[in-house]
Amino acid sequence: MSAAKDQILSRIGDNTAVVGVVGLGYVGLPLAVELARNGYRTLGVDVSERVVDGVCAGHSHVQDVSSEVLGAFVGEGLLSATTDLSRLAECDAISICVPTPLNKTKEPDLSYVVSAAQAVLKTLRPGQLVILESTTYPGTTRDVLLPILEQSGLAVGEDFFLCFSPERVDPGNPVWHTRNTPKVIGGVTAACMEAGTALYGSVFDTLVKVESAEAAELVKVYENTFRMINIALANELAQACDKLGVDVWGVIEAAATKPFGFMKFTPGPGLGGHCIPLDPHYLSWKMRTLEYKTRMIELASEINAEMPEYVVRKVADALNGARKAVNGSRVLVLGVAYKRDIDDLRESPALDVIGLLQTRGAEVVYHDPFCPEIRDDGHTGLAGLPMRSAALTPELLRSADAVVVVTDHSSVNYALVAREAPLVVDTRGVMRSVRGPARVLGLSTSSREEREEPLDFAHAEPIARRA
Ligand code: SAJ
Repeated sequence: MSAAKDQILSRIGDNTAVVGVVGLGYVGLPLAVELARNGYRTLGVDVSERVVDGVCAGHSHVQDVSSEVLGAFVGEGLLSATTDLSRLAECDAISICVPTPLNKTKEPDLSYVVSAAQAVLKTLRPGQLVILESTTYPGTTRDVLLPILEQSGLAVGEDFFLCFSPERVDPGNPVWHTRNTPKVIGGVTAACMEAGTALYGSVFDTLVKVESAEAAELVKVYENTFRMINIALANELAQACDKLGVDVWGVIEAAATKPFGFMKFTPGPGLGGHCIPLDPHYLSWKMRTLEYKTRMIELASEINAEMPEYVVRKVADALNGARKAVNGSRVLVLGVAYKRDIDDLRESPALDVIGLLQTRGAEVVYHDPFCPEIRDDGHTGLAGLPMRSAALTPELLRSADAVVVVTDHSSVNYALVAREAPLVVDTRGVMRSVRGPARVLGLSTSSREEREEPLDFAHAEPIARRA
């Protein structure tokens, strides 16, 4: 065994290892806390002074990390933070948890990963373990990160150790947290894998070892591509149901009663967030370099990207039914975050819906209890920014020619909407559980007569067998 491997394994084994976490966002900060919880002296490194000062003061900026827990580890001296990248020299292991966005042409932007790797290179020494956590295309660890680190003249698997272990953080998930979510890991060499599993095996409840760093990279993009494609199928089903005059929600709820071989996804106004719309493009980009066209990904992305336009056509049809044009109408958008009960606007389809309505001459206002303001970040292309969330009052609802439910936050009073709004286009199926005078159109509209109560398949009672 190399002396370097001896050293890292022994320091992990007796908890004397110092572990660095580069990037203290929704992935890095929870990871740093779990490392500290396991007794490792943990050094968070971030480019943001505000983030670093906050962590050092024991103030958490991440919803899944309580300031009380963070403050305790900071107080014990187990967790600290710095903007000084040269302090990575103190670390025996370094986890890189930086963003991997797409650029304007939907190609991977590895600039944050490369910057982090160059910082690690400056202080790379024998015995260090480096683990990349950022979601990326298969081959990044070996073909991008490794060459940078090898500029040190050190040999991977001998002097230093390199793994990929994808983050699987689901912010706000009440059940699955950093520690108890099974953690996939793959090494560039067998010795790398040994070092990586020694560290992560002491922090995570379950390790999922795969054959290589590439396999680990692929697991993550596959997980989210699977999700994106199935959401697209649900969106295509909604459009098919609309043509057939069938309520898509009833179809999906009935299909979801199948106890095997089915996984429920729901249609919506489009695809938001910083994972699902992006991760599949990492895979399709990589496969294009290998002369392979990932047709499923391209087609599914197209279907999801069309949903905001489909929703705005639904609004136009609904207004038309009331002898109104979109142009000059006042439209209230309910919910602008990219998914329910969070405050994140990244890639939110609501921004596309608002932009399309404005382009057609509508006056758009919105209400979102989680997003008090839509600021002008130079990308949204919306008019009249900043827009501020309007209070959801009967007057506001009555003043709208149409209300569009884009994001179905749980705290919104949909009964009030059904009572006061003249017309609602519901892209989330949330109005199905309330009754009122409002005319409600869904993503697909059943041509059957209005039922008193919607059929509720989710609680279908077993048929009582005659004795
Ligand atoms: N969406 C639908 N229909 C669905 C599910 C989602 O239209 O059936 C939409 C959402 O409204 C949202 C977008 O897709 O706009 C993404 O939603 P998401 O539930 O996938 O949430 P994300 O983007 O926060 O995805 C994260 C991912 N976690 C990681 O990458 C570690 C994803 O793998 C998780 O499955 C997901 O959280 C989750 O389950 O919450």
